[in-house]
Amino acid sequence: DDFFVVPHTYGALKREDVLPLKTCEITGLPIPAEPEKMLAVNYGASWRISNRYYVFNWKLANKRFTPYLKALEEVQVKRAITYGTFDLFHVGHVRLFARLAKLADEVVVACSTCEFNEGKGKKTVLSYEQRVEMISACMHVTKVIEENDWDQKRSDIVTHQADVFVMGDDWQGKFDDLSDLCDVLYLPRTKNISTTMLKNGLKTERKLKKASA
Ligand code: C2G
Repeated sequence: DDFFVVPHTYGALKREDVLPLKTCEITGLPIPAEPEKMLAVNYGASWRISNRYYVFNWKLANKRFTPYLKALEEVQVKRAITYGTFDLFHVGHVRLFARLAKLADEVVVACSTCEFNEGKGKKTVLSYEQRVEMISACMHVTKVIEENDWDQKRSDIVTHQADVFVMGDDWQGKFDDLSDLCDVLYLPRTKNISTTMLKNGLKTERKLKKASA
C-alpha cells in the first residue's frame, strides 16, 4: 500500500501521509496531510537545508513512472475489430471503418487471405497484398492483421484486447458467441454498393466494349 504521486513522488509514502489533503496556511493551496514526509521523499532528508543549486531529478522520476503511464494509456485505449475480404475497396468498407473509428480509439481490421477466401467460395479481383495496402491507407484503420481461419476471432480479440467486435448486418447474429469476450455489434450495410456490383459493372463494361469493337 505504498502511495505514489505522479509525476514526482515515487512510493515510500503511506496513504495517510497524503490523504486527506489539507490547506496550506500560506498559499491556501491543497497540500498533503503530512507535507514534510513528501518533501523528504522528493528531496531527501536534508530538504530543510536551502540549496540554491538543487535540481529535481526529473530523468529518474520520468524513468520510474514510464511503465505506469504506459499501462494507463493501455487501459484508456478502446479497440474495435472487424473481419472481411475488402475486395475492390469501396465506400461501403470505408463507412464501416469510419463508424468503428467513432466507436473506438483504435480499429483493427482482419483481411481475408486469398486461400481463406477460396474457403468462402470467393475469388478476389485484387491480391491480398493490394487489399491490405488499401485498408492500411484508410485513415480510420490503426492496424491490419491476416484472416486465414474462421476460428481465429476469439484469440484475436484477446491478443488485440478488442472491446468491441463489429460486422455489417449481413452477418447479424452469426458471431454472438463472442459476446463473452467483448461487445458484439452488427451495423447496417451501406446501400447500393458492393464488391459484386463493381465486379458485374466491370464485366458489363467489358461486354459493351467488346460489342462496340
Ligand atoms: N460491408 C458494408 N457495406 C457494404 C459492403 C460491405 O458494411 N456495402 C461490410 C460487410 O457487412 C462486412 C465488411 O464490409 O462486415 C466486409 O465485407 P466483405 O469484404 O464482403 O467481407 P465478408 O466476405 O463478409 O467476410 O470472418 C468474417 C468474414 O471474413 C467476412
